[in-house]
Amino acid sequence: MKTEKILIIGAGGQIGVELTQALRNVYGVNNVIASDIREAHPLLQGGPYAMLNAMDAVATLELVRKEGITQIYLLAALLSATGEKDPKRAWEINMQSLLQILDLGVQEKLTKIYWPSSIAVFGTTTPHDNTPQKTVIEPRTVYGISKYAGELWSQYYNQRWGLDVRSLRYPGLISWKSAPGGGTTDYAVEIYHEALKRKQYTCFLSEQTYLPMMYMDDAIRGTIELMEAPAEKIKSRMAYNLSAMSFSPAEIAQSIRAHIPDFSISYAPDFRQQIADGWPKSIDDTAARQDWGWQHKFDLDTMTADMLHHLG
Ligand code: AKB
Repeated sequence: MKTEKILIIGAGGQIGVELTQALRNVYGVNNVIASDIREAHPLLQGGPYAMLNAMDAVATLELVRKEGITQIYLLAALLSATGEKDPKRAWEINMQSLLQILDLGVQEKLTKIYWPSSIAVFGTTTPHDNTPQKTVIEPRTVYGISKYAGELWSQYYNQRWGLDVRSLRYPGLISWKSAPGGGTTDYAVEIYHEALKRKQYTCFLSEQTYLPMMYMDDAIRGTIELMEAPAEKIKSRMAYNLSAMSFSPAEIAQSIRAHIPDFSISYAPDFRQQIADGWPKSIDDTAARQDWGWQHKFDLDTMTADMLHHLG
């Protein structure tokens, strides 16, 4: 068993619930403290839990000292669609929480920090197909702006104070254990629930909107592999592009129809269409594959079979 003591901030969200469970398997239940602004998610109740507001630097420092925390995973954030409804609040939450943790990391000499970035850093001026690791980056949403600024701050803290901050640019994440909240890619989770419940789904993106996506199992494994890789393998201190699959609403509907033949989909694009149109259709993640050995396992059809199996 490893001896790190880990704090996960924002553990009740889509990534946090599964990441907490996975880290508890690796480091031991009592060495992984989950925290969130809300009461504990039912799947987090089997281990240590603290109610914590990611914006409260004093309470965070107190918890870190009391528990002897050595690593922090900061997952609390407002995502792309929610962020556009209140841009200043999104900026404040996403940036203030990160800057506090970076300072705390230096002050308390944390061994590692994880903070997720997103494909939302890319905008309309970026090449949309096979978007490279290094390219034009001009995000158009406040979420994307905060993620790109956060990547630069993380790199700065690494260069200036040697802080070991690591990050991934997640594509849309699809999971059955915990629900997404406020993202543009959320349709790819909702569609499975609606297919099973009503055999019909009205998608808020148009039929041919291709976006990079990943099954949560792959995302969790990739995150832990990145965090466990020897520091000399982490050649980018900006976040790594990470890719698994790319599909449109029409294609995921087709994949579901292999299991539920009378499933139907209709389209009613809303404000999220414009966000999706600014994002890559597919991602080049050669750097992650070469530097620390990233490999995805799930494609669209194996993910669909697994989602329907667990939700059904
Ligand atoms: C969102 O849609 O906002 C997120 C993301 C791609 O970062 N799922």
